[in-house]
Amino acid sequence: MPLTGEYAPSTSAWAREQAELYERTNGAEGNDLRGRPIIVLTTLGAASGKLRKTALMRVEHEGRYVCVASKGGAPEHPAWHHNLVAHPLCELQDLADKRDYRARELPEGPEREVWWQRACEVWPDYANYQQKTERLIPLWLLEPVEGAEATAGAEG
Ligand code: F42
Repeated sequence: MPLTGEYAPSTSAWAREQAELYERTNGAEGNDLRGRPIIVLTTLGAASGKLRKTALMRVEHEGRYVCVASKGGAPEHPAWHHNLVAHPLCELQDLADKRDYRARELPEGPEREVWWQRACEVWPDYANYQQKTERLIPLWLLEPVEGAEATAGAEG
């Protein structure tokens, strides 16, 4: 069941513009960062209860995705991390395909290590971001919600 609610734009202009362009063009535009693919994650605000849309690097393997709460190596987690803690049901748009997912934070261990390698293959800077901060950068594994159909794109 797709998330419902009022959309509250990000206060980060570059990220807001990219997420909105991506969604408006069904992933045809704004779909990369320096040539690497991105996705748009929709979460439910932990405090506002509003819909938040966040452009993130696309880290995917066999229909599951990982969202890396790096925020460029900032000392604090991004707000969307707190949204997933409060509301693990989210939506992820990958080009024209938008689906419902349940997110779970990966604890330290072999599963997290595999996904961290996959993430760093997509975006090597993640390793630099982790060097920059004391916090362990959260990895959120998104697994498709059983029975949830993809929402057709704008033309669909
Ligand atoms: N950020 C990453 O962390 N990882 C990535 O892989 C990544 C890739 C990427 C690619 C393209 C691009 O354009 C941006 C990219 N970003 C990436 C940046 C990403 O889009 C976000 O801007 C960044 O992660 C920061 O996320 P944020 O959720 O902290 O957003 C800030 C800027 C923001 O919008 N803050 C709002 C505000 O008003 O200050 C609040 C947002 C929010 O969700 N608030 C919650 C609510 O209730 O509505 C409360 C949350 C809480 O703390 O309780």
